[in-house]
Amino acid sequence: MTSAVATAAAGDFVVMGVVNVTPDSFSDGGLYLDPSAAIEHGLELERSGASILDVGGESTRPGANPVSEEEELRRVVPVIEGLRTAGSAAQISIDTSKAAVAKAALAAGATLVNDVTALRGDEEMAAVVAGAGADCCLMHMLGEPRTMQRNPHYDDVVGEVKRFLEQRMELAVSHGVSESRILLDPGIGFGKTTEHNLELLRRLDELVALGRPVAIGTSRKSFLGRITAKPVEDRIAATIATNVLAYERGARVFRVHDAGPIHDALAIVAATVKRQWATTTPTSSTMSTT
Ligand code: HH2
Repeated sequence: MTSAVATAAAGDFVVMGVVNVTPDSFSDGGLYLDPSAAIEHGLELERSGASILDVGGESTRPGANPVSEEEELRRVVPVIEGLRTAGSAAQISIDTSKAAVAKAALAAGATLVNDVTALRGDEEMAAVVAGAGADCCLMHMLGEPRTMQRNPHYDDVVGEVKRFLEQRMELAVSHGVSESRILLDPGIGFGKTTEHNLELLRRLDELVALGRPVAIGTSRKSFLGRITAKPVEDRIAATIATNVLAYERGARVFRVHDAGPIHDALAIVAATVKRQWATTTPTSSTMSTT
């Protein structure tokens, strides 16, 4: 199976579809708690253009309550196994900050660990990722989910996020994670005001300059609602705008709930920017000149 991280490093865009197996996620909590519903949802995201499926069993929304390791394992492992059994060709990502959950998910067929704490949440995590030779997404967050949106402050949000990501990448590499397997993510909405999020989007090229593919997760987030006054179920256009802007600034991995519209928007932008296009099959985002 090809690594979507390698695809992104080569310059092609990659849609990462969100599979939340949670009762309390901010936009789709409770919809896919049943494993068969989550598996079907993942397959549908893949048919719509997602080449990574990001399976998560714990909400990180502001104020969310922590979930026990046992409960998180109970939620995510059957879904990962089910996606593999169903023949999904997508790269499966596990959205967790617990090393034991990452380990079980990797054994079940995941090959990417998406850790919103950037390996700070569990001291075993770096060793688990390195030991499995897995891909890894390192995300910036100020504080922790329960309290992160209480007056976040930065002197220079882009400079501070950049320094943090650089340091976490160094730490990951020092633990044996191959640099070629790392994705970097500014963590839109994680300890950030609307102005911080917009500044990070505007100056995303400064993070791209770190030399690894940048992932971005704006999908349906509250800052979009604050600007458009739209409820969470009506933020697709706003999500497309931010992802197109992020692509233009150099991001290559796009974590979204609505894979189809975002895939199509990015296919057009990529074709325009690269002066290359081909009709893509619904499950492929590969661009070619043939
Ligand atoms: N955002 C969320 C969760 N995980 N991971 C990365 N790398 N980047 C993100 O921006 C990101 C993430 C929040 O979105 P969602 O999973 O839909 O919500 P919840 O945490 O409530 O389940």
